Amino acid sequence: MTKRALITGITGQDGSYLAELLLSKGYEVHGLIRRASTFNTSRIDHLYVDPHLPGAKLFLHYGDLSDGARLVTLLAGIDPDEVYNLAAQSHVRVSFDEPEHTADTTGTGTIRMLEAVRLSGIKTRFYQASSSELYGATPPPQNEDTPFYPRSPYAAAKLYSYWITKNYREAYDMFAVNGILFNHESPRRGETFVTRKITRAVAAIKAGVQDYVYMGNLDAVRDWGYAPEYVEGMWRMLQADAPDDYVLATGVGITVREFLEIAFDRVGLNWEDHVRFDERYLRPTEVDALIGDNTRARTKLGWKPTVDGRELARLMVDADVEALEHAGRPWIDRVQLDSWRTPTAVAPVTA
Ligand code: NAP
Ligand code: F7E
Repeated sequence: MTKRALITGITGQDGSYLAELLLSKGYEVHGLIRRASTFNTSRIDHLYVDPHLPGAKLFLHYGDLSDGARLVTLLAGIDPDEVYNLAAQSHVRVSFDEPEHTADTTGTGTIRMLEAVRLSGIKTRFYQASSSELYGATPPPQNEDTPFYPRSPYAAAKLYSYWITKNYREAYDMFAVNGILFNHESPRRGETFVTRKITRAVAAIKAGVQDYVYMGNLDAVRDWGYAPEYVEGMWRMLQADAPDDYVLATGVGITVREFLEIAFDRVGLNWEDHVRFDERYLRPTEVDALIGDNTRARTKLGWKPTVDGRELARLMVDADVEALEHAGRPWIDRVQLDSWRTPTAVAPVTA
């Protein structure tokens, strides 16, 4: 029997890798996308096959986590075996600018999804994209038993989603799990998260099209892993015999400064010559250090990450250097090309 999955946030970094993974496993994949005035599917275009053709396995549906009635109709119609709720306003700094919108999407959006599962009467397994940001001010190492202390509107919204997912598991006997994922990155990472901001800047500076990159707090420590490995962990959580919550992390923490050093070094440049401080990239409250303990996922799910932050910095620099070198040539991966078309002049000022 072909399994069916629904992914919210399929156009994002994780959604695109998860769709690839599930299609490779023979799933029929349904994705929720937001209607926009321009195409917003560049990360999944390479997976798309005209649904009129026989053998098409990826189906996209318009919808939004702010529209509960639409979610009920969709879930009842698709009747998925697995639901991955990845959609969110996912930028921590932006959540201070747009706290109410973040609460509505990243927090209330989750209860709309859970209610849609319950009201449509379908039997499905539910994955909630929880985050290491829940730990906030609690020092590392952090595991599933570490107390939460959110430090942003984003983290507070994710805290609500974490608990409501647990509550639906207990109240309605749903197979609902929280994946508490530490930062994970890739060449498809959004351009305003710090790793990708750095690796794009390194490529542009090396190519001579930019001189400096403006940054905020370089002392923050993050446990950066590789996104394709993390979506595999999400899938494993929904294949377990019983629902539980799991941390996915590498266990290796490095500072933003060290990431910068490795990234510039990869192309033979000294980061200190090209990095300038801009206070607009600071956050009103910062999360100083996140380093995860992945023992439960390793022992119960057999999940094992192989790429840590240092290797990731090199991998992402290589991808951005390559993308910039080949920009404009037809054979380059479209995912890479599209990100270079984004003019820096319109990049949000605080991210
Ligand atoms: P991302 O690249 O920012 O993708 C977010 C996705 O959510 C996009 O597809 C976006 O659609 C969609 N979305 C946003 N608002 C929506 C709404 N109101 N209705 C429907 N869809 C909406 O995020 P990601 O890095 O892939 O992360 C996936 C999830 O994991 C997020 O929930 C994030 O908060 C969480 N998480 C991420 C990390 C990490 O390090 N990456 C760590 C822990 C947890 P558009 O393309 O139209 O904008
Ligand atoms: O910041 C510092 C910044 O925006 C990392 C999301 O996926 O992971 C992500 O949240 C660190 C912070 O990610 C700049 O202050 C310095 O300490 O890449 P980031 P994040 O805030 O850790 C968690 C797990 C999620 O759940 C989120 O969805 O880098 N930093 N200078 C900077 N950050 C940015 N963005 N830009 C700077 O110029």
